Parts: sequence; structure tokens; C-alpha cells
Amino acid sequence: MTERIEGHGGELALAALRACGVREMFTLSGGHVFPLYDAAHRTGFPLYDVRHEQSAVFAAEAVAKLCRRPGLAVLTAGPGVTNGISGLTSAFFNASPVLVLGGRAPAFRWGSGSLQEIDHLPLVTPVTKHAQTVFSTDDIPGAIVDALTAALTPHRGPVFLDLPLEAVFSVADATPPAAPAVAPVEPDPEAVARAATLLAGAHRPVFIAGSDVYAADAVAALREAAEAFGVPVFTNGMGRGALPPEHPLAFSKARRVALSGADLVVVVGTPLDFRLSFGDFGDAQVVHIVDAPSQRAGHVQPAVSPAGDLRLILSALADHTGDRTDHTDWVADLRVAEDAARAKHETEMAADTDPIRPARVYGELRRVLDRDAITIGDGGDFVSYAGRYLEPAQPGTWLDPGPYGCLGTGMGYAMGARVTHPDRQICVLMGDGAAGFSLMDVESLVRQQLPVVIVVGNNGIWGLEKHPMRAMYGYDVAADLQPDLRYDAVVSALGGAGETVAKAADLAPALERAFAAGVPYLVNVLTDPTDAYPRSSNLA
Ligand SMILES: Cc1ncc(C[n+]2csc(CCOP(=O)(O)OP(=O)(O)O)c2C)c(N)n1
Ligand SMILES: [Mg+2]
Repeated sequence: MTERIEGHGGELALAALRACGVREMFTLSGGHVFPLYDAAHRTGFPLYDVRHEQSAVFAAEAVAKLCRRPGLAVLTAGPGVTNGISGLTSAFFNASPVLVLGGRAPAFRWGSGSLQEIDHLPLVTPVTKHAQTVFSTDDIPGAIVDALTAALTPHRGPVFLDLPLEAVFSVADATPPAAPAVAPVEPDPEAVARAATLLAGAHRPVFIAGSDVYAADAVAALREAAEAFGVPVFTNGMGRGALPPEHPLAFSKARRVALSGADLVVVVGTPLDFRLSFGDFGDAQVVHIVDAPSQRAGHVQPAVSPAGDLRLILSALADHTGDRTDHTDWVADLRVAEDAARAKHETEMAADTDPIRPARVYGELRRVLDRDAITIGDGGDFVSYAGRYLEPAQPGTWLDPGPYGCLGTGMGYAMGARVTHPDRQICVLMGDGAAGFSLMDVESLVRQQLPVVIVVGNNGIWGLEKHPMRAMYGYDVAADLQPDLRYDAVVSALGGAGETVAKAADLAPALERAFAAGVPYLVNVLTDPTDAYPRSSNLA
């Protein structure tokens, strides 16, 4: 006879969540989801609460991205769920296995006008892999396992369940849930062999590795494949840091030279989107290695596009036997370009200007960051500079918002990072505009003793919009913020601490104090508003 578990909907849900490897809950209070809190409270399950539901979903996403396990946000019915939709959408674009459990107005009087009554499914279905209402209490554990199985199956992504009031408050018994079983998908060996042949024959090949390489735990296999073929590696998203910066095949700054000179570009675990010139690399052939057939690009025709478990594919490439062309000269040429760019960046990062240029902030910051520090970017130009100047030394240490580009991830990502990595430095790089979306959640961090460092690049403008608008129209509107605003005073008022820095020489001691503070600490750096990140438009 199978043993049964008994309890209210919240207890049955929590049993399933634990079985699936969920280790914490992020939430903002709402009566519709009280049974989930009751279950967590009575069993010592970690529960963190926030001041805006988007922070809860971003926190859950940070857990999923950093730890490669499911992240959980519990949101109350109606506005709780709708406030979480940008978070869900970011997770969808980033292939992050996040579960949002929503409360829901009671089913038995649906249509009578209950508080916060709305059908969430039409809203969340386009941005989730699976969305379902669980009407019966005893179905809750099975529905959670099914949803998380979908979330964890490549191509990964967020899932949504809502629980009508009577379903989550009622008591039932159910079969104990088993952990999701996700079997690796074998790639087509012919497609892999074709990719290997192209790599072996190419004269100027390049690898570009993205977030799915880290999510698939395929970083070691990537390195073996790169070393086997002697191919330079560039990265984006969670792929950053896959090779340590001192590795002879690790490149970041010579990207334009590499992509304009390459005869083969092998893109692994990231879409051929605007970040990669939509997969158009001139005359170079393209190999697109994806974790599921659904991720093959529809807008370009690669030479071959192997789909399946990325570790299996990259290991198979690494095991390729037979001759390969020699790329020593190609790698050496790129190293010259890389070193030249690095020297230029060194000069920029040392700039002793008044007002401070963003580059100098990163010049100082990299001296105080540990190799395993987690850096989080939330902003426009200030974060583009972070991508240019900071070189993550380890995989799983860099969190950007991903291709959805949603401002406001900062405090949620910081909470998820702090909770999962209590001993590491957590550093948020924030535009002053971006600060407006989530800074109130410093209160949540202070109250729950989750210290992080926030460095604001305070240029008094929405820089990434103001400069392009001026270039396009010759004027700008809706692009100014209050100059010299004291974001550090906001953090102090919320129970943290901080300071404003206006002179380059004061940056280093301020950053030292920030990392030693033991409370959320904001370094408010007044930066040069005329400094625009050089970019070609991303709009098209
Ligand atoms: C939620 C959201 N709203 C608007 C935008 C458009 N946007 C992209 S960057 C940017 C400016 C960011 O300004 P700030 O954070 O101050 O950074 P800066 O560019 O000034 O360094 C804006 C408004 C967005 N990406 N996401
Ligand atoms: Mg700004």
C-alpha cells in the first residue's frame, strides 16, 4: 500500500516543492496564499518577503540562474500575480526554471466579483512553459512536480500554477511526490559529426558560449571542446567566466575583430539575437548548438544546428579524432587585438577626471572584488560599461537581465544571490534610473539581514535613452532625473548605510567601507552625464 500524506493545500504543496529541490520561498503577503506560509512557518522552510512582487520573482530567478535549481515565488491573487509578470517574462527569455505559485479567487463563486478575482492564465501563458489552475487539493503535489519537470527540461523556463482559495485552504491526502526526472536529450550524432568536421576544417573559428552552457553544467565540456580544437572562446550572459580570463583561449575584448575575421562562428547555448547581430557574421559559416530543437533560429540558416544536451554535444566535439587545421596564428592575432584593447581599457579605467567617468568606477571596483564575487547589472550605460570592463573570473558570478532587458532586477537578484551565497561579496551595479524600480526593497534586505553592496552610477539621466534621443532628434524629452540625488540617504533611511562620492580619489576607500559594512550599503557615485556609451542602435 502506498503511503499517503495529509494536510492542507499549502502543506501538500510544500512537500512537493521540497521533493523537487526548492529550498526557499520569496513572497509578498496576501491572504490567498496564507496556507503556504503556514506550511513554511511550521516546518522551518526559509521564507523571504519583499516590497514589490517583481522583486520576489527576480529573487527566485537569481536562485535558478546561479544555482541551477528551481526558484520559487509565491504571489497573491490578482495584483500580486500581475506585478510578477515582468519577472516571469525575464525568466522566459533567460530560460530560468522559476515556479510562480499564485493565489486565486475562489472557484465556487467565480464570476460573482470576489476580491482580486481575475483569470491569470491568459496573462501568463505566453510567457511560461506551462500554466495551469489546480482546482482540487489532492492534485496539488502532482501538479507541482509536473510543472517543475517542464521548467527543468531544456529548453528551461518559468512555469505558473494558481490555487483557488478553497483548493489551498482545504485538507486532503495525496500520494507523496517524487522528484522530477529529466533525462538528457541525445543529440543527432550526424549533426554533431558535421559540426566537428566544420570545426576541424575551419581556419579562423570562434566559439560564442551563452547562458545555457552554464545552465546545462556544460562549462567543463566547453573548455575541453575549445582546447581540443584550439578555438578562441567569447561569452555572453551566464556564459561569462566559463573560461578564466587568464586562459589562453579566453577572449572578451577582441570580439569585433574575431567576428569580422572568422570563417566559422560556433554559437552555443544562446540565441542568434540582437546581441549577436542576429546571427549575421558576414561570410563566416554559422554552427548553432542549442539545448532543444525549439531554439533553432528561424531567421537564419546555419550550416548545422545540433540540438540536445549541451554537455553531450560539447563532449562529443571534444572527443573528435582526426586532423584539424592549425589556428595558432589566428589565436595569436586575436591575442594582439585583445591585448591592445585591454591596454586601452586600462587607460580608460585609470581616468582621473572630474566629474568621474563610469570607467574609473570599474577600475576601482575590480580591485576590491573577490574572484567569486557575484556582480549584478541593473541599468543602462552604466551596466554596459560593467560588461566592458569587468571580467568575471568564474562562471555563475555574473547576473545581467538578459535579452528582455528589463530594468528593476537589481534588488531581487541581489536577494536571491545573498540567500544562496551567504559568504560571497554581492555587488549590484545600478543606474540611477534603474534604482527607482526596486530601491525600496533595500528595506527587505535590511530587515532580513541580507547585506549587499550597491554601486550607483548617478549621472542624473536615463543615459541609455537620453544620448540616443539627442543623436536622433537633436533634443531629448523624458530623459532627465534629478541630478546629484542622494540615493545613499534613501538606503540609510531604510536602515542600511552609504555615502556619496564625487571625486575619483574617494572611490577606493568608499568601496572598502561598503564591503566591510555588514548592512546594505549604497555607494552613490556622481558620474559624468556627458559620457555616453558608444553603441550602434539596438532598436532594429
Ligand atoms: C522596465 C524598463 N523600462 C524602460 C526601459 C528602457 N531603458 C533601457 S536603458 C534605460 C535607461 C537606464 O538609465 P539608468 O538606469 O540611469 O542608467 P544609465 O543609462 O543612465 O547609465 C531605459 C529607460 C527598460 N529597458 N526597462
Ligand atoms: Mg542614469
